Amino acid sequence: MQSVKQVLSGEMLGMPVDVRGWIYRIRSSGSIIFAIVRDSTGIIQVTVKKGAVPEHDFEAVASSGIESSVTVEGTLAEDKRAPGGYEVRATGFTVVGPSEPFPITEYQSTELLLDKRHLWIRSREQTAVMKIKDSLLRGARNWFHENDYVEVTPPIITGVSAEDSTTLFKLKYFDRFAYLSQSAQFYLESLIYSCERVWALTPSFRAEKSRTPRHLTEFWHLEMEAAWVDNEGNMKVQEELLSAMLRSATDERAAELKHLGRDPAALSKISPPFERMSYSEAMDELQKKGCEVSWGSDLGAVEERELTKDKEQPVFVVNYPKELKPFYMKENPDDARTYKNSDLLAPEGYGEIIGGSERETDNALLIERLRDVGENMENYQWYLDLRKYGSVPHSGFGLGLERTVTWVCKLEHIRDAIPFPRTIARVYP
Ligand code: NSS
Repeated sequence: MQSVKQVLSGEMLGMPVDVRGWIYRIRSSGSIIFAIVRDSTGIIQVTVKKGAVPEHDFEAVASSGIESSVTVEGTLAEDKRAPGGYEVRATGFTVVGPSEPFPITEYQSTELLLDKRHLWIRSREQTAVMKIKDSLLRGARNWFHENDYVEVTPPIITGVSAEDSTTLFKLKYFDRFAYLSQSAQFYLESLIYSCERVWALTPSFRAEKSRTPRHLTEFWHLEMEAAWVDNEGNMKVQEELLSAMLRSATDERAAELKHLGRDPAALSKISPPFERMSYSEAMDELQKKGCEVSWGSDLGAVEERELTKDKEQPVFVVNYPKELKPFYMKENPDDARTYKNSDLLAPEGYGEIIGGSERETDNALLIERLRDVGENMENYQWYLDLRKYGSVPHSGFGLGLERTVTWVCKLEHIRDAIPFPRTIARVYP
């Protein structure tokens, strides 16, 4: 048995080959049938001539529809008109699992494709996205391993709000309530006192009530936390990690990137250091571009798009006003109105993919800020303990995996960066 990719390498020209997969396209001209068969590695043309295969095989192919699973035996031949330049001339063709008429045809509404998501994920675009995501993740895992980070497993059920308490999913937990995690950050912070450098990949949940092309209610969160690292060091980790992830994707998935319209060569040029721009500079630039913003305005999708649409490399925006960010960030000693934090914005208008900061180590300040936002202090006692027993300067960040995939794969909507997107409107399939 060979994969389609192996067959398309041409090494077996003139020799017998065996492939198995699913019918991708099929057309018949009486005594000859052209079937395009796909497997996980690619597509190949198979010609089935009446008389060249047993009669019942020919009839089975002739009556089978797209998405039937099949096994093919035949000889490999060159054919310039076939995708990939080769075809298999069948000597045997078995339909293993016939397919009913496939409900997805060429032009379908977005809604139908989402209703039939369990079938639509077979498409070549979706397959390419999943493979690129796989390589990005491997790049990250290797980078963390090479740099002495420990992969840890934080909880998903939690009693605290790590980000915005208005987007918590509340769940009944026996005789009380708990939440689905928005971020593993506080647990990662607890783990640096022994492991020093930790990372985790977990699902994060946000009850985002708005429908936007960059919000999911469930996304995969790649987070890291490290002792003895300041905000500048934190940004260095981000730019190195992201560059390693991109290298992994361009090395392993150049064909898939091209299929999605992304030039792997351009992507592989992205390397540290990334540009750094203060929030104040970002505001000046936006005002010059005619945006109606003033110091203190949040950067939303529109503003981030303006800042990055003409850029080819990601850019850090640093030192946001405190009002725009959560309580746990470290005050900026050079401007107490702001935090020592950064958002990393992807180029070409894609915007924020990572949020990170140095963490506040002063418990008095943390308590004051928690009170200001009306949090129940009881839930945060354990978090405050971390500053009582051998506190250290430390920093960390969270990379939104689907935001990153949306950019890398040049997608229009984040739902295509995950096989089963969860949004306010959808938990099916
Ligand atoms: O809210 S973040 O900006 N920051 C945190 O959660 C920190 N506690 C992470 C940390 O320091 N350990 O979210 C981080 C990233 C953000 O930049 C996005 O890329 C992504 O998580 N993110 C999302 N992706 C998809 N959908 C939604 N709703 C979403 N929210 C954040």
